[in-house]
Amino acid sequence: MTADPERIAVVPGDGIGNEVVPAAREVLEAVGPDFEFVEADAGDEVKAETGEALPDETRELAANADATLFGAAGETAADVILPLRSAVDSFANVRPVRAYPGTDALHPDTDLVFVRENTEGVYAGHEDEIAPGVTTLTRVVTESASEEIARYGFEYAAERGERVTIAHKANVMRTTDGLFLETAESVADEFDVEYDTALMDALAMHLVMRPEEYDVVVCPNLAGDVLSDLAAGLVGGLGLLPSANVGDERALFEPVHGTAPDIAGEGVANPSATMLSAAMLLEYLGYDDAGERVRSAVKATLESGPHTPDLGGDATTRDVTDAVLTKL
Ligand code: GGG
Repeated sequence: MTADPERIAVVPGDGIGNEVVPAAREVLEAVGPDFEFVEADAGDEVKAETGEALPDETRELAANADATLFGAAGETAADVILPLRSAVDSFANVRPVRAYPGTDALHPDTDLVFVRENTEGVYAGHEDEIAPGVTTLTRVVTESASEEIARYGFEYAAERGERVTIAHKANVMRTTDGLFLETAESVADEFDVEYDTALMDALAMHLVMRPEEYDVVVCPNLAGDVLSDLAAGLVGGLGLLPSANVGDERALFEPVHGTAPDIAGEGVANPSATMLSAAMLLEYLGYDDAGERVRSAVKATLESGPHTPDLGGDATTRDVTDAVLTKL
């Protein structure tokens, strides 16, 4: 008796999500595991049609699939990405930043990963307008979530023989980032892993000047989002950054980039970040060889071209996808 194929939820979302997710799906189909792909809608367009940015079927699908491949959300990001990440109970947003040959990276030695807290902080905060012209935002930082993300980051570093940097702004946000920092440092004591702590503003500068000094950066939610975009600029842009939203039992994979409304519909979006996210998906499901084949084919294509306009070329998404498929 053969086992049922693993089910992959495919949620392209909006904008260039509709271009890069199908490209990554082609690559997944080409490398082999016998997946069952199930497509579902989310985002601005479905909200315009139905009034809901994240239909219940899409949420349910992600909550029950073996893994989800997501594209991007635009205006409805808060109604789509955050609930989708919580549908898979993800507590860690893992964002590797690697410089690939052929991409004119500002810092060719960059090879680091952001391990971003994925459940609380300002992105999960409560916003209010308490009087005309006066708004508030309340954020929650807990010891349990801080401990979980720090433990994930230190385990990740220990497996790879790498060091950890804990990002925070505890000198200003003494109570909330103070708790994050204190908790992460007590987790650090359990590991034989070298680590330091860094104020996130100073860290931004150091990342621009000397990214090669960093391995695993454990961050609160907002800091992880901002610092990873900054780091994308060091290696050739957001078209190259994949990510995994990891929970205890499920995970969702997505490019770090958003919908790119300036180029959406033109067929020139760089599919590399989504293909690299697909490689992470394969590895998460235990298909390490297939994941490595995808990563190697994307890397070889970045090295030789063709390149989409974000990398200075004039190739289309189709051209890059064909090149990657040929190299698999
Ligand atoms: N594929 C990720 C995406 O749609 N990014 C746009 C965005 O607003 N991201 C916020 C976040 O990653 O928390």
